Amino acid sequence: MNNLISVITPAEKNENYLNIALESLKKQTYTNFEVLILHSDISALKEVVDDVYLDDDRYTFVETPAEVNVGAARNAGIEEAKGDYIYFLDSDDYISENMLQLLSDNIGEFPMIRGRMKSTDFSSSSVIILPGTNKIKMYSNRRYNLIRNNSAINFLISKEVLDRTKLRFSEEFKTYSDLTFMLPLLEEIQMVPYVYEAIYFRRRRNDPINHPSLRQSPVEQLTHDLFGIYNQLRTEDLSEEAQRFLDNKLLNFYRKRLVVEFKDDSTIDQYFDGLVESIRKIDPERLENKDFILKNDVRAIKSNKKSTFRKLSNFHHLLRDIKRGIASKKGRKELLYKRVFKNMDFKDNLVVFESFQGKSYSDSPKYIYQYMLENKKDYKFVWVMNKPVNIPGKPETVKRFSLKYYYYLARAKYVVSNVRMPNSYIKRDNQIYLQTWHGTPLKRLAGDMADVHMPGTNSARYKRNFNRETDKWDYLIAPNQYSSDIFRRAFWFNNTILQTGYPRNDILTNDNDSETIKRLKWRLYLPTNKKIILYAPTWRDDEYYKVGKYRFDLNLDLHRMKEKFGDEYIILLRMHYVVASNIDLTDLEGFAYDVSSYSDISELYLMSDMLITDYSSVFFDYANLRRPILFYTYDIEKYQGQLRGFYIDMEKELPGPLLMNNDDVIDAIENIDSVSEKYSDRYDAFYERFCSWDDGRSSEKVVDAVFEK
Ligand code: C2G
Repeated sequence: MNNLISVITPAEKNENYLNIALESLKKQTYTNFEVLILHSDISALKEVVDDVYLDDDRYTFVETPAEVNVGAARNAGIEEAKGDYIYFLDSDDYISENMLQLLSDNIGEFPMIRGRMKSTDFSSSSVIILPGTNKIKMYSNRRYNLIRNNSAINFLISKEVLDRTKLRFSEEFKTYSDLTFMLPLLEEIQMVPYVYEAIYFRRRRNDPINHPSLRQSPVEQLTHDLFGIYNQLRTEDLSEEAQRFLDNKLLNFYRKRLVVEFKDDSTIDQYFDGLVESIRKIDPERLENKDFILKNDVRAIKSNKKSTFRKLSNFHHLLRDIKRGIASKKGRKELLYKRVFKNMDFKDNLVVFESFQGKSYSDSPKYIYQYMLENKKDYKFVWVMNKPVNIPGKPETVKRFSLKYYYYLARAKYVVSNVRMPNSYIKRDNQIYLQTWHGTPLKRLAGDMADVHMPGTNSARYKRNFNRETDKWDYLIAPNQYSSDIFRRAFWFNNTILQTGYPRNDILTNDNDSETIKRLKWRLYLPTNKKIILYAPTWRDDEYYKVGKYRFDLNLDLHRMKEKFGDEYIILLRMHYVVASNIDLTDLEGFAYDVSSYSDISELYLMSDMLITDYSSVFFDYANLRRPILFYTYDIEKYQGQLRGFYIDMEKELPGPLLMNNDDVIDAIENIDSVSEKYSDRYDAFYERFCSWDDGRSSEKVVDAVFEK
């Protein structure tokens, strides 16, 4: 066929990827198409669209009223369409270049045909072309499976059917509105071919907090819309397949989304009446092969017995918790935590401290604790420590995820941590959670990250979990104004920011004297007659052994450094706490020391005469000492470009040089005085911007703000 195809592309709130969608159209081997791009502000949209599309009259921009739903935008597109066929392409997706060709080659006399869907990540836009087997599958009785994803995209639809039936999208509902179009259409059309090789790439939304897709809308909205649409569509006139499709959609939504809400049984009031109305329409046959929990729920809903339902729902949640709990040792502890410990009274003066997930006695929690130990005698302390460590004041220590850990987590009035708590941590009402965080951000954080490249996680889940965590924080410490501003935005944080500087840096102001430094060196058996270089790089999101265990390849030529500087310097190698690689120190005895397991990096800063780092936040703290800092950034292009992105311009704002290879490093160390001289103005500005809140009294200020007298 060589009929005109009208591609309808709503672009509202989704402008960023439009050029990629359009490029995938430009590359189509089938060229007889027009594109209708819908947006409420066409002149602004034209600013971001590549010129080629503005100059090509196949591309038409249609202005829609602001705040219309996507269905209404598509309806506007249908009205304008001149084609014999309609095809919906969303502006953040893209299609394989043979898409329109394959669909039109195979549609024949059928009024509708569908291609295949593939999910892809936000950052990628690679197109796969499958070998030409031209495989087709016919959908008839099971054609409703083609809209299990609740979507009208990727169908080529005869315009004649739409003209004849006058079918349009409902403009009343924000989410699920595609069902109001697709379900009646599939009632009309009994047989739909499906082409395996025509691939539609649908981007997974990576930011459910700031930029949610419709599917990521709040559950209230989804419930309102799905139930409303169900009530409108679900009539006895529908085919058996359509009725089954709708009933199952409602039951699945109930089981997967609403039941979760009912963990807090006060939400039942909000939804119950709506549930009764819709669930009564469900054909009883649908429940035959379902479990007894669902059957009992449905029975109580159908007979409109809210208090029975509430009791049942609470009981079912208990059963589910028990079932999940008894499956594993950790589950059993979490069950006790959730169902028993959490209901006990608070121990009012108890504080639980944790630093880097129980890996060390360190960072700001350590310094807050030390201050409290001396100045807050009425408090009791528990430290989460995975390995036995001597801690001054001999507090009780518990292993992370031990029974006692859960016990204290539930009963402590105060929780202090410098990283995220596990997702299973439930913040009790009136419990106070002080989050100290662990560094001034250079690398983009949480909500500011475009894509997340860590193993075992996808961007949307990462951000959703992160947002749930930051919602639990009552207080957050900011080391400087710059961090304070970033934290507010990137952590979606509305509670109290303590603009106090970092407690962990108090020591850099208060103990920066030769006696203390000598004592610290003795403790590590380090020579006191040589200067110390500290090498403290960060981790790489994409280099790992398994989840949470990262690899680090040391790119410093230590042998060469030893030869060159061995008489004057020693070097301390400090890997990031998530790095699991061992460093080979053969033949480097007396020159290189692995201090990765030393608990407190602040003490290492004090001992060292110069820092080499990369993209780690360590340099923001180290600058308090005003000692030289070198940046060994051999992989800056990959790190900045693909992995994280930075908040500051590394080239222009850092207090030291960027070094790309070992020659550069050696040269900079050799000429460290002139390097320092060269960077001295920048160092001053940097110090002013990032270190001026650190006055040696941060711990005191934090404790005064958070803890009662
Ligand atoms: N750290 C360390 N040793 C290293 C690197 C870091 O002990 N070799 C400690 C420092 O206290 C540092 C903190 O861990 O400030 C955070 O490390 P970063 O390298 O900055 O990386 P990350 O853990 O990803 O945190 O806002 C800060 C960011 O979240 C960065």
